[in-house]
Amino acid sequence: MAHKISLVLPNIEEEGIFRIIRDARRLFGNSIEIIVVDKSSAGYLKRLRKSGVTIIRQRSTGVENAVMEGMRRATGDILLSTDADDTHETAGLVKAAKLIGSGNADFVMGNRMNGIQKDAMDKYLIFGNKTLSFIFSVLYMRRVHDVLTGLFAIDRKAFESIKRIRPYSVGIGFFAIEVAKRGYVIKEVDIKYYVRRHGSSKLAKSKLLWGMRTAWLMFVKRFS
Ligand SMILES: Nc1nc2c(ncn2[C@@H]2O[C@H](COP(=O)(O)OP(=O)(O)OP(=O)(O)O)[C@@H](O)[C@H]2O)c(=O)[nH]1
Ligand SMILES: [Mg+2]
Repeated sequence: MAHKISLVLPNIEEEGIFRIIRDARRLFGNSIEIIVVDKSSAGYLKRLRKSGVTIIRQRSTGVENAVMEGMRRATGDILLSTDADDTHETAGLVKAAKLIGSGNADFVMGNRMNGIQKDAMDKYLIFGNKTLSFIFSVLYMRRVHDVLTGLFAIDRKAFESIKRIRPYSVGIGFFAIEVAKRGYVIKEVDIKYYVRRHGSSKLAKSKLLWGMRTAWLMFVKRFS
């Protein structure tokens, strides 16, 4: 691929990140820029440093801020991000980057809904995600099936238009909302979603409350 690629990984002590870094270099070549926006302990950080990635220590809170800070630092023409817990199929980043590179999309989301592996996502989370995706689709007039995905790609030009916005807490939905508001083309690629093998969730304790807040913010941002 002729484009320069940057990959941003939001990370709190994820063991899965080491495999993602290896896979990303295999898939895109060693010239890929990998930026980890990190909130881990000193011991873990020592191990991460050995992998040769760029590390930003995050002082703000939240995964949206982490991804935003990493992308502001990134120098690629195509910017990628995925959760660092190795649950999202890393090869999906290639499909997403190709779609951006072809000029047919400005923002590509990894849709997990057709590739959920056994026990990878609770039934009520699937329901919640489908509901929020439907709400997003109606409000922003673009069909999206997995608005809570952790894997996406964005074109440099689209990113430049939103990079000064202060992220609000709706996960990757923040990026989807802001690019949709500016009329950019959003597409999806199907990816597999695997069981989390190490550690536990770093996001909100109550996913129900978080989901309700997300729906509310999607609504508010649509009309602001
Ligand atoms: N830098 C940074 N990373 C974060 C923060 N919150 C979550 N993450 C990372 O963001 C990604 C998504 O968080 P997860 O804990 O996997 O959230 P989740 O997928 O809803 O939860 P699980 O289903 O249990 O995996 C992971 O790579 C986390 O390590 C944060 O505040 N700062
Ligand atoms: Mg996860």
